[in-house]
Amino acid sequence: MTTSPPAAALAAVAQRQQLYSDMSPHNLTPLWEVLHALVPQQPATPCAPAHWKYAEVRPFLMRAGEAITAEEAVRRVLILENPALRGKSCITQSLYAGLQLILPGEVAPSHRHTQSALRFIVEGSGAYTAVDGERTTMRPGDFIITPSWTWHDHGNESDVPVIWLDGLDIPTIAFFDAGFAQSDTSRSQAVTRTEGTSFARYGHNMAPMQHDAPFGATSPIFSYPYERSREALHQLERDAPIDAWDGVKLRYVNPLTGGSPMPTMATFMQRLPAGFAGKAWRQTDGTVFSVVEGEGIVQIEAPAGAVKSTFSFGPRDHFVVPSWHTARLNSASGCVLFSYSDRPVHQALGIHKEERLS
Ligand code: 1HN
Repeated sequence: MTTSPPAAALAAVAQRQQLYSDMSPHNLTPLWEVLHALVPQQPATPCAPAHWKYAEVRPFLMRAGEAITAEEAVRRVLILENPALRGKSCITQSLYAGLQLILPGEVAPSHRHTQSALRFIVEGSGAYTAVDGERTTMRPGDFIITPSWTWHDHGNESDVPVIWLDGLDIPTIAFFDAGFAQSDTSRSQAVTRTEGTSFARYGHNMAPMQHDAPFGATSPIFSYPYERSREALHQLERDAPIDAWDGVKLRYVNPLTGGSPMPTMATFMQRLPAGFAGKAWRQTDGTVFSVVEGEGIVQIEAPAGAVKSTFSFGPRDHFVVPSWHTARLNSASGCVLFSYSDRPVHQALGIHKEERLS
C-alpha cells in the first residue's frame, strides 16, 4: 500500500511550481533546483571515450578528395566529432580535432584566425605549411604550430596525398566569444624567409641576442621534427627508468619560456616499450591521442565506474580520453603516441588535477 504525501507537502510543491512559472517570464530561475549539477562533486563530462581507426577513416578522406577540391573546401577536413557531442564540431568540450587531406598539386588558401592550431602529420611527406612567410615541409610524426592570428596556407608539391591531424582550440575561443578571422588577398603567401630559419634561431637550446617572441605567447619554433623527438624517446627508453604510468613521455616546450608551445594547448609524445602494462591515471584535461607507430590497448573508465571502453589501436588511429576518466595504456610490441590537451588553460586557472593510481 502506498501512502500519499501529506496535503502540506503537496501544497509546498504546488507553491514552488507556481513561483517558478511566475518568475520564468522575468528570466529568473531557482538555483536550488540545479545546484548539484552546477557544482558536481567531481568532473562529470558529457564527452565520451572514442576511437577512430585509420582503416575506417581513410576511405572517407579519399572520397572527400574526389568530392571537393582543397581550394573549394578552403580546408578539406573530416572532423573527429565526439559521439556524445554530435553536431558541435568538437572532440572534447574545449578542443577540436580533424583529419585534413591535401592532394598533389593542391593549395589550401591563406587566412588567419585567433584560434591556435597544431598539425600532427599522419601520412605522406612533402606537403608544406607556411606561417607568416616561412614554409616548413611536413613529414610523418612532425608536430607543427600555426600560432594565433598568423597567416597560414598549405600546399602539396609532392606526388602523394598528405594527411594530418588538426588540433584547434575552437570551442575554447568560442566559449570566450573571442574569435576573429580574415582571408588573405593572395592564395599562397609570399615566402620571405628560408625554410629552417625559425628552427635555426630558436631550435637549438639557444635564442637570438636581440629578439621579441615573434608569436607572442606561442612558441617561435613552428615545426618540431619527429626525427628529433623519436631519437630522444628511444635513447631514454634504452638508458633511463621507464615511468610506470606513462612509459617514456616528454612534453613539447616553447623554448623561450619552458611552458607549453601554445597558450591553450599542451602537446606530448611518449613511447611505450614492448611489454608495457601501464598503471592507471586520470587528469582533468581531456586528451586526444594520435598513434604514430606500433600497436597497443587503452582501457578507459568513466568516473562513476559504470562505462568501460577498451580500444585496440594501431598506427594512425586516433582516440580521446575524456576529463577525469581513468585510463591505462598497454603495448605488447611497443608504440609511440602523440597527444594534446587543454592543460595550459587548467594550469593558468590553477585547477589542473592529476592522479596516478596504483
Ligand atoms: C583551419 O584554419 C585549418 O588552417 C584547419 O588548416 C582546420 C578548422 C576550423 C577553423 C579553421 C587550417 C580548421 C581551420
